[in-house]
Amino acid sequence: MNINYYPGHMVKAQNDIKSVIKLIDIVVEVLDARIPMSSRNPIVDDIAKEKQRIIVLNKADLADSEETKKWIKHFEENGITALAVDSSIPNDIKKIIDEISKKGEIVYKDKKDSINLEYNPIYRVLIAGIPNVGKSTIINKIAKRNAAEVSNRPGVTVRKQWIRVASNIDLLDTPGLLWPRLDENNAGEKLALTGNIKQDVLDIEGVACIGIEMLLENDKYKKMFLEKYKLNQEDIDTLDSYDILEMIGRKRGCLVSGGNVDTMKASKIFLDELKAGKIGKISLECI
Ligand SMILES: Nc1nc2c(ncn2[C@@H]2O[C@H](COP(=O)(O)OP(=O)(O)O)[C@@H](O)[C@H]2O)c(=O)[nH]1
Ligand SMILES: [Mg+2]
Repeated sequence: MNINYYPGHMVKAQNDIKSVIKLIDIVVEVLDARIPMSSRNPIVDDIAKEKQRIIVLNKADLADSEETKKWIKHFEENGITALAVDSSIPNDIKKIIDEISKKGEIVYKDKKDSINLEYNPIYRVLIAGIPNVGKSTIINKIAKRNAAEVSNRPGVTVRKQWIRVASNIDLLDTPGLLWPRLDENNAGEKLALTGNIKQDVLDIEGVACIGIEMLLENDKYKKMFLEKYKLNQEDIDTLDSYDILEMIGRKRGCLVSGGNVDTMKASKIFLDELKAGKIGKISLECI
């Protein structure tokens, strides 16, 4: 798939993150809970390898909670703490802050052991991820929780701003922007189906057809899909995904002159509803 993510953007993002990562002790990597593989940056393991790390599976409200649990287990087995988060829930934001504090203690202990610190250092946190996973939302929510302590440090003007998250932990107020992986396993399509890539740069009908096929492959999601679009199993048995898209268009009144279906409009309806969780809580990557 040809997606307009310009190489220039990628190089800039890579340089930006490499210059900021030097300041950082703890990296909070935000993923989309519906696509924990495809929403990971291809080289984040390399970028963050010396750091304490937390994975936030954000938009967990839109994902299949059973699958999210399996992903959390998977990441924990690989030594990375992972949290399921709906960033609109204050308690989920608190879970992130608590986990950051725990990691801060580990960094503190490590540093103390190695250089015998006698003062209390500040540990610095970066929220990083590909576009649209919810980085800014999470930073804003954390900042609001800690509103009393969001500071404009006197004498510091053009430098990055830090938000005091705990007594000795500062969060960088601008997220680390990572670039998406578009290389394998329909990653581009999955990013489009979850709204992480703007749909106007894509073949919308093609993406909608792939989305329909993915839902039909999973019994649980197939049921949700049939219910949502008031389709019967027998209706679709012999149809391909494009025909099914036409049926959806017909049911939703997406018609053009001559009684033909406006499949573009039907695609947009389907994609918008899928992205917004209106078909159900659906994970597009199951482990
Ligand atoms: N359903 C849902 N939407 C979210 C969540 N977190 C963020 N969003 C939405 O995802 C979109 C992108 O969020 P934003 O913070 O701008 O992402 P960023 O590009 O990573 O900074 C916005 O429309 C948010 O409202 C969440 O936990 N659940
Ligand atoms: Mg943002």
